[in-house]
Amino acid sequence: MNHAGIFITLEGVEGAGKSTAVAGVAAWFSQRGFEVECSREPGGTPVAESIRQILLTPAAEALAEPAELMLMFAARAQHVAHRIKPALAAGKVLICDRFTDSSRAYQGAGRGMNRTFIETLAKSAEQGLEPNLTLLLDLPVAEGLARAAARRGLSAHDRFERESADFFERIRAEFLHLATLHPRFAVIKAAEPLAAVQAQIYTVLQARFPLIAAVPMGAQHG
Ligand code: Z5A
Repeated sequence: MNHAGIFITLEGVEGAGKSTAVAGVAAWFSQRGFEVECSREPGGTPVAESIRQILLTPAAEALAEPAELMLMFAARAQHVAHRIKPALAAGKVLICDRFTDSSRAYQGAGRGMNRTFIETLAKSAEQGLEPNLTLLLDLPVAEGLARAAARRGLSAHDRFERESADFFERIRAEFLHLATLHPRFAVIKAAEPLAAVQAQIYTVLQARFPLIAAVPMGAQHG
């Protein structure tokens, strides 16, 4: 399983506030003396970040759906082997903006790719790794897209941002379905104001990691 460290993933539709929430989770653990690394998918190592460029940048040659799926898992295999597992083996907290649940939601529910094939790829890339906690930041698709558009301003859409609202509705529904299947999930109401979202996340962290919550702030974890 997860060695000495703690592996936390954040999931949700575009603009749900995952990147914003990562900082709050990192602060909660580092204030209690843990060494924390924050990462993202696709990406997180030099090779995986190169694959991210292919995956997100619109190009004249359309990416075939199986190619998109396998590139997601190629990036993940690099990330798991060269970043996530070493960090966990060193006893760190590794917080990741998206992981395999995004492939289940985007490539599985969004694109309609074969679920059995996705699980086969997951088994190969993850090598037995599973998140200790997955925070699902859930909010209506229209709100997430509006937030992402406001943040993007005049810059160009990436490959995923060009998809329809229906595509993102299927993804939101799949994330909520996955949350009913796996106890590692906690669903956060992400449409609330930022302070209320942070408060929900801290409540989940206290409930899931009571021994760590009891550590005095500023203590050294050793
Ligand atoms: N993808 C995939 O298909 N399969 C996979 O296996 C994986 C990924 C791993 C990565 O894009 C794309 O890859 C992603 C899925 C696909 N595409 N989509 N869609 P990315 O990393 O560039 O984008 P993202 O993961 O979707 O994240 P994002 O757009 O950056 O959203 P976010 O991180 O969830 O949100 P944020 O940046 O924290 O917040 C967005 C804005 O809202 C920002 O201005 C915040 O200040 C604001 N915000 C945040 N919280 C609040 C609250 N509570 N109230 C008001 N405003 C807020």
